[in-house]
Amino acid sequence: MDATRLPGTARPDQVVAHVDIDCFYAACERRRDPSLSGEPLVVGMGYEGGETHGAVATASYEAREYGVESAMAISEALERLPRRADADDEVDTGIYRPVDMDYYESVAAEIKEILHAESDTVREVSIDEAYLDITEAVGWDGAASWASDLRATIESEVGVVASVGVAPTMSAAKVASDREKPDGLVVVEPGEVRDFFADLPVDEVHGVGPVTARQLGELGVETAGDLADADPEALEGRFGERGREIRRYARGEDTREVTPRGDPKSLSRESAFTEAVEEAEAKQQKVTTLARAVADRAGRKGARYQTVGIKVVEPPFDVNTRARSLPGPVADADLVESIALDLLGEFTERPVRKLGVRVSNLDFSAGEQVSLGGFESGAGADAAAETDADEATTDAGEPTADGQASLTAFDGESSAGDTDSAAPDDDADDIEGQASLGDFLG
Ligand code: DCP
Ligand code: MG
Repeated sequence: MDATRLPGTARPDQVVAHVDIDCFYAACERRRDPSLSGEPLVVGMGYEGGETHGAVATASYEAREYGVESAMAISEALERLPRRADADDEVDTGIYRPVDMDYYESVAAEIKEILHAESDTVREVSIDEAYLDITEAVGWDGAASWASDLRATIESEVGVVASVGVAPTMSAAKVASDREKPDGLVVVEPGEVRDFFADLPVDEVHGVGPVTARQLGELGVETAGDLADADPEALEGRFGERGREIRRYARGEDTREVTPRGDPKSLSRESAFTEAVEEAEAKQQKVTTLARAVADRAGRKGARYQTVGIKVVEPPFDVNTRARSLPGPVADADLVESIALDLLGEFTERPVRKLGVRVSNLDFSAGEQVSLGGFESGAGADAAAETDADEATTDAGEPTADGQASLTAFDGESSAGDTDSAAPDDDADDIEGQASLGDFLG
């Protein structure tokens, strides 16, 4: 018998990872102000320094110890955890900060960039959360060490901590990532799903809210295991068709597949050095490899691209992006490589810890018939090298699906001298929205 063949999975052998950042907004605040690490920290929506209005967006785990939680009024949070007035007043006090969405979106974009490099099938569901189908890219044998490496990569390259769950279904992966938060990694192998769910409180089952949980409690159903074993007809009698549905979830049955939302707006590959590198040749080699990989990926997805960009991260998290647009869409690996190397020229002498290559302004219209077409002959490397980044060619103003605003943003963070890049946040994908770009292009 094939042990991995579960009745309730979308397809046999499916491996799903769910990634969710720990206390995300607070983690972002800590990244730019490391003195906040280890402190009770509350991030307030509609909160201003010194005031009492607004609601808690998130709280660090230290602040959660005091009973502060998401969606609580700031006034109530302040009763549980008074605001720290000065450095001497440390005991049982917390630090309060207002939300800064632009910054959090930029950090999220860096994380999503890493996730998209791990699998072609990524479904982003919120600013700090995504599902990855890693069936092909990793498989069950490598899943645990892959997840552990991914967590290490996110921590070292982005400076925030992710909890990860790996399981044969989306719902089990989601519960798994939550299970050992913060700093958690839980792998639920095929065949273990029922046992994994068995002891969970019933309100952790997908679709069971507090009211249903109370009603189930009255029937003696306390855990997901109880629900899994309950008589389906009795459940249906009490809750209608939904009764059967929550029973299926409690049994770990979930036939959903991870489906990416829409066509990506860009494709990229990134890679970090183990430590910052100054040597030009090593940087060029990496960019060449990444350029080839990105062009290959675009080819497999049937995408042509009109813009080629690079990302260069200088220590510690100083992200620079540069891009150049072509007169029309192409599919040409040599061109990606030559433009990327040219853009890298500016960084030849500088220490670099991470490099990325991205193609954007994608065109999927050619379908299977991706060909180099007319542009290639007219816009070979030389012609392209003369083409300035053209802000009019970016996809500014294109609607982005909910929760996807950060999907493909490459320019996670504006670095010194690049201050314009973070401004048009409604177009997080606009890697060329940088006044400084034109200064060195062409
Ligand atoms: N958020 C919010 N209001 C809520 C819940 C969340 O503004 N009611 C924001 C702040 C969170 C972010 O969304 O940082 C991500 O939500 P999560 O539910 O993943 O919560 P956290 O990442 O903060 O904490 P956890 O460690 O539980 O994932
Ligand atoms: Mg989170």
